[in-house]
Amino acid sequence: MSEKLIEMVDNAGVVRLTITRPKALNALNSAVLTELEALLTELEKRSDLRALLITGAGEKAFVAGADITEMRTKTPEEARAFASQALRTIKRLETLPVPVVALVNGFCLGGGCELALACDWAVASDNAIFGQPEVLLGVIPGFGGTQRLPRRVGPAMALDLVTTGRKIDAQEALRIGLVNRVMPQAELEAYAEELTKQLAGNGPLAVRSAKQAVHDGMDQDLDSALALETSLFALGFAGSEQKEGMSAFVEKRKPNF
Ligand code: CO8
Repeated sequence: MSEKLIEMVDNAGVVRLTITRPKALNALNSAVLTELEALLTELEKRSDLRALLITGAGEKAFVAGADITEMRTKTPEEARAFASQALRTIKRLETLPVPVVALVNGFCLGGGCELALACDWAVASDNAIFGQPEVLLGVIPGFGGTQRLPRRVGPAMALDLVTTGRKIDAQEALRIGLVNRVMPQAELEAYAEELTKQLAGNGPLAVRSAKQAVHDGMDQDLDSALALETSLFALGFAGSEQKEGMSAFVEKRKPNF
């Protein structure tokens, strides 16, 4: 059997995926994407899933991009198929019904940055480096970067990054809203634990609905998006979670979701 490229650890519904190709700085080749898509296909069916963390093995890189060695000799048709596979996989990550956190522990370039852009959270170590350097290789981002980056940081900064290919440090990534938090690498793990504990401790259906409202609403006009919010808000009153959450408040105790 071929060696696994993604390590999965499941801690009571908080799942951590580690892309494990440290010798190639965790670059995304078609084998990694195939494995990632298969894992996400299984995870999206799980009602006990609370949160997903995704990271890269080693201390140098989250993901240094799509695999340049594999891409080098591709024909336009092969490049299209590779990009389609990546887009489909990354979309699955984006639409997973629970919060997805990118733990960015180093280089986060090209396809790596595009992977992080599909996550709900990005927490970066202070030595992380971000960028869409594709133009330096004679191509453009092909894993969603030209579309998700402007939606995350605005068109001016996205155009700056995708047309110059320049790399930015974690502080600049924080300033432009590409990541949520920056901290020393030694503190990243403890923070991830604290964050997932917090996410997993909240009402699971409420967290899923909150994610759905934000994601689905972003693609709609404001009135339709507000109607979606109202529907999901009302639906929250149909189950036990709302009763427990509000009773706990009134009874001055912690909710038990
Ligand atoms: N693909 C394949 N191998 C890689 C990649 C990559 N993206 N990045 C690093 N590696 C490999 C290196 O080749 C090297 O391997 P070896 O030891 O066998 O020579 C090993 O990882 C370590 O890398 P370096 O020796 O280069 O380490 P440095 O510390 O000197 O540099 C950098 C680190 C700056 C991260 C450097 O490796 C680098 O610039 N990497 C490439 C970054 C990049 O350009 N990424 C974007 C790729 S393109 C993309 O992601 C989207 C394309 C659009 C898809 C279109 C679909 C067809």
